Amino acid sequence: MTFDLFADDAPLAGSRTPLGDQAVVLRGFALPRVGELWPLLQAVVAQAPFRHMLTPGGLAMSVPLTNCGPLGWTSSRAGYRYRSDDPQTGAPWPPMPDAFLQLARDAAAAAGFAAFVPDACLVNRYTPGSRLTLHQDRNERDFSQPVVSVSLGVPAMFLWGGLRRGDPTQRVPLFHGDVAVWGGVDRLRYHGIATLRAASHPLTGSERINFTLRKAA
Ligand code: MD3
Ligand code: FE
Repeated sequence: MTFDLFADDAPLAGSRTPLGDQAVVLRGFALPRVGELWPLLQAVVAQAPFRHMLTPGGLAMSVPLTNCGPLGWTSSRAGYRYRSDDPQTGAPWPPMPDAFLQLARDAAAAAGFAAFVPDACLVNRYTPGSRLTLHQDRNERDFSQPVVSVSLGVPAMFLWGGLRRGDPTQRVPLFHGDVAVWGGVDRLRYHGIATLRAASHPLTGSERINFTLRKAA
């Protein structure tokens, strides 16, 4: 299966997929901005390359990640935490591009969260076979702040659970250009990404890139 940059993979563009009272997927919301976002993302990755961090249990995470912005999410044997420096180099994370801030603010507003100003951007890279097991995002200080997630490249199946790990999960496809926003009562939902299937996208090849904008501090 192949995907066109702005057309074939965007049959839902402009629509909304509600997932909860305060969680929604804005279909194709980032599409008009991808031409601007992609080179900015490449510049971030050139400064702070993707790397497999260690879990607290000492295993390499299967999804390599990097960050930009004042704070970056990290994992190590010492646990999960946001830090202002790249542990690999000691240098600050690359600055958050203004276009990321603007996208986050606009998407949050479209989902009912006014005046969202993220201070952290976590970038995940998926290749065929990669998956992200069910988890909660709870390393941020203020759970009243939403998370804005941008999907690029090959589609993935998002797993959307409840407030307890054992709650049933819904499967929701995420496509190139989709932006998801979660906050309020849905902020601590368990979620994950099912094993990525092989596919090809003209922008990313076999990969899926997801970046999430958060207010960590
Ligand atoms: C629902 N990333 O980085 S983004 C993560 O596609 C993460 O890479 C996935 O889960 C990815 O932590 C899913 C969608 C997402 C992000 C944060 C959430 C969904 C969320 C926080 C609370 C509830
Ligand atoms: Fe998450």
